[in-house]
Amino acid sequence: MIKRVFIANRGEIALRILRACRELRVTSIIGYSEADIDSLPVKLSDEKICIGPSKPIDSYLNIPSIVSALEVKDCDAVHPGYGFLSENPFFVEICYKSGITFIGPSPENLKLMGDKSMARRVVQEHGLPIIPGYDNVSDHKKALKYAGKFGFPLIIKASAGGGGRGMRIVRDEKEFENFWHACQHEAKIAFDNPSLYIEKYIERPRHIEVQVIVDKKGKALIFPERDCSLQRRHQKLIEESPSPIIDSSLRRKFQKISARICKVTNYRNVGTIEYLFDGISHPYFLEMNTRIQVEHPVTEVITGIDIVKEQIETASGETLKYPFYFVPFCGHSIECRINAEDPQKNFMPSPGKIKKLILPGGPGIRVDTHIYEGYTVPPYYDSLIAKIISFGSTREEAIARMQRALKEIVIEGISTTIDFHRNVFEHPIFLSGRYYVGWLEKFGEEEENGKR
Ligand code: MV4
Repeated sequence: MIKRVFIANRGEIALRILRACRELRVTSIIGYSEADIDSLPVKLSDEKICIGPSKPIDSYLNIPSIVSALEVKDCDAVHPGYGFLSENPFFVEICYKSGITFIGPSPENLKLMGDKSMARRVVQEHGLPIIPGYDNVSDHKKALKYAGKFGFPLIIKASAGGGGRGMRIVRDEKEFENFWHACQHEAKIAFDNPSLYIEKYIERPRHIEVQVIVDKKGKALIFPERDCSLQRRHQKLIEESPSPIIDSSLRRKFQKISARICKVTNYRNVGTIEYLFDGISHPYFLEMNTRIQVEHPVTEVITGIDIVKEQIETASGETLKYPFYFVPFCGHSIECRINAEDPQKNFMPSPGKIKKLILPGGPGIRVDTHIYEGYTVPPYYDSLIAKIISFGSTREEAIARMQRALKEIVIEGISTTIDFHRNVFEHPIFLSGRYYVGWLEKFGEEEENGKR
C-alpha cells in the first residue's frame, strides 16, 4: 500500500483527498502556493511544502517544482485532483519514470483520451455510438458534401477544441459557408489548429456521464449515471444522480457502453465517460475525463462507495472487493456548486475575505468546502468555494433538503452563486426534471431581464 501521498492540488478537492488519506491511514503531504498558506487543507494535512508563488504557472502547474517537492518529502504517490496537472501526460510520464505512483490512469489512457478525435475513432471502431459526423474536414466544399449525408441542422466544432469554444450551429445550407470560415478563424486563433469537424446537431440534448473505476487487474465498477445538463458557459452548476429522465433499462444501456469503452481502451483507475443524450433513447459518446471530478460526491452518496479512497487503493494495486459490477444505488442526490462569483455582474469572479459563514447541515446534507470564517478567497484560481450535496430517498426529498440548505447557508463578504441556486430550485422546469443543456443559460437571461 501507498504510504505517503503528495496532494498536488488546492481548495475543496485537496481537503477531500486529505480526508480519504486520513481514513486509509496514509500520510498526506500538501504542496501549496504562497497564496494558499492559510487554507484549510494546508492547516489540516500531516505535512506541507511550498511549491512556489501564487500564480498557477509558478506552483500548481510547475512540474519541476512539484517533482522536487515529491523527492524532498519522500512521497511514494501523487494525487493530482482535478484541473492543474491531472490530465498532463508529460507529468504522468515523469512520475512513472521516477517510481512515483500517479493516482490516476496510465500514461497511455491519458494520451488516448486527451486526443478527442482519436478517442471517438476508437469508440466508433468497436461499434459503439458516436454522433454521426466527419472529422478533420479540410475545406467547406467537402464539408458541405458530407453534410448531405445527415442534413441540417448540423454543428461545426474545432477538431482540437473542447469546452464548447468555437462551435457553430448551422440551420441551413445558406449559413454554412460563412459559419465555416468564422469557425476556422476561431480555431486557428484559439487552438493553433484550423481543422474542423461537422456533426449532426442534437436538439435539446442532455449531458449524461458515467463514473467508472477499474483496478489493476481490470475488474471494474460501473456507477449509475449523473445528469450534468445544468451548465452555464460550459461550466456545470448543478448535477444530480440518477438522471430524472433515465429508467433502469436505459441506465443499463449507458453502463454497458461504458464498460465496453473501459475494456477496449484497457482503462485503469477512475474515469468519467461523457455522453450527449437525445432525451429519448440514443446515448452518444462525447469524451472521457481521466480524473476525479468535481461532482463525484452525488455518486458517493447514492452508492455508499468512497470513490477517492477506492481511487487511492486501486492505484496502489489493491483489487476492488465488491460482489457486483453495475453498482446498485439507493435514493437521489443533487449537488449545487457555490462559486465566488457575482451572477448580477455576468458571473464575474468575486474573491475576498469571508466575514461571516454559516454552513447548512442536518439530514441528507453534505458540504465539501475549504472555506471558513475569516478566510480570504484568493483571486488566482477557480472560483469554486463549496459544494452542497443533498441526499433523499426520492428526488422530491433531495430537492426539499437542498432548498432548506440554501435557506440555512450564509456567506458574507463576497458575492456567490447561492441566490442563483435558490431561484433555480423554484423554477418549474427544474422541478419537473425536463431541462436540457442550454436551458440554464436561457434561465440566467430571464433572471437578468426580470431585474431590469
Ligand atoms: C453538441 C450539441 C448538440 N449536438 N453536439 C458543447 C461542449 C462539447 N463538449 C459538446 N457540446 C455540445 N455538442 C451536437 N452534435 C450540444 C452541445 C452543448 C453542450 C454539451 C454538453 C454540455 C453542455 C452543452 C451546452 C451547450 C451545447
